[in-house]
Amino acid sequence: MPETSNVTRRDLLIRGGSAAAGLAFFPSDVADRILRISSQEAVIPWIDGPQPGGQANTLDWQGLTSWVTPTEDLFRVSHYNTPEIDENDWTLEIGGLVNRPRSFTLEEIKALPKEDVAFALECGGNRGFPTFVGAVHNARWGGTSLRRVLARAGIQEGGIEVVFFGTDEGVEEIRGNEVTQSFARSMSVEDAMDPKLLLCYEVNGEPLPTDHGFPLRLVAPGWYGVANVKWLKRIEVRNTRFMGRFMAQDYVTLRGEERGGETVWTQNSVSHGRVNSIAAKVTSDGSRYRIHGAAWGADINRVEVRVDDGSWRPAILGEGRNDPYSWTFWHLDWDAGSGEHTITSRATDGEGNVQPALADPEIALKRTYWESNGQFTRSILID
Ligand SMILES: Nc1nc2c(c(=O)[nH]1)N[C@H]1C(S)=C(S)[C@@H](COP(=O)(O)O)O[C@H]1N2
Ligand SMILES: [Mo]
Repeated sequence: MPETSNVTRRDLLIRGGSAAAGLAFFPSDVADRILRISSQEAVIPWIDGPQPGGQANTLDWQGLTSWVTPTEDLFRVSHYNTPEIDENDWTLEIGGLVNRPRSFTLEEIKALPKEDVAFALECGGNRGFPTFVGAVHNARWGGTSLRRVLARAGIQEGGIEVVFFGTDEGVEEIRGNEVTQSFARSMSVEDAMDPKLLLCYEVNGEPLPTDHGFPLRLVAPGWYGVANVKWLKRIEVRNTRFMGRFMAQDYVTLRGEERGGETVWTQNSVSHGRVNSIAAKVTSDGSRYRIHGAAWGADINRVEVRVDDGSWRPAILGEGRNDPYSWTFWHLDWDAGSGEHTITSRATDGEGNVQPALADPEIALKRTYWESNGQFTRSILID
């Protein structure tokens, strides 16, 4: 779109509208850019649910404009203290059932081949409470392959789990014992050897901020936030299942599964992401309405939107649709009549998993607040 020097705001709005109407003719990358440039559009506030600024430090969906979450806007969840680490005093130890235990300085990690990944990291507790819906961010993480580091160390026969220990620690009472322990999470050797997992020292092209794990964190694309251990200090291969607080007490989902008239109760450690989406905002340029949203938690194949009790209509997928671990922006033009309306979205991933309705057993029989990926309905008033 040309630079506009001598056009009025009204002209711009009209041109913006007609440009949008003709977008079908552009490749969608170009369309995305035009939409952003021409989005001199007013946001119509939701009349229910969390309002901007409601929950400190989480995403304000109605203010969402940038596909990459700026580093200063990343939500943070830290269960213990926030360690201030001097990189000169820091090393990463690789130990346990490995043939060549060793430690790395930050220099040594940075000297390994660098990779990056765009990843929508969502806290496993996001959407678990009505006011907690913005614990997701989409950033570009830079670091080196965990698989390469583990392969060099050589995992011994009998090693079944890889445990990631952070530097942060807290006092826990465990069966009558008071112990000081580090934040820690584990995964199977097979999961840990997945080439997409990175040991990251950068976010959005800059060194990690203290809050997000300086100097090094695990980034596990496709996993819930809790797996992405910050302030790494030790990676250890073990021959038993690791049952620490964040594997086996917190971040445990209790769910009923119906099997032939019987309900089987299962408990699982929060791990891989689940397909999720939200309608972020509705905008208007004065004549037409557009519903904008995001979908994440899996490689997104389709997003559909339902207004009131109408039929599900396919949304247009935008930025991120070719990125397997990022969020995908989507939008749908809406011929809104005046009055109060509800808007619901549902995403489908590449394997055909559909984001469940709240009444589906997957959600209805879930008893803890983690992994809440049920469809989210918002209300709006159009005048
Ligand atoms: N060492 C350590 N790593 C951690 C945590 C923590 O408390 N300590 N919190 C986890 C949780 S529950 C989440 S949701 C993510 C949040 O990452 P962020 O704070 O960079 O957004 O970090 C994970 N990694
Ligand atoms: Mo979390």
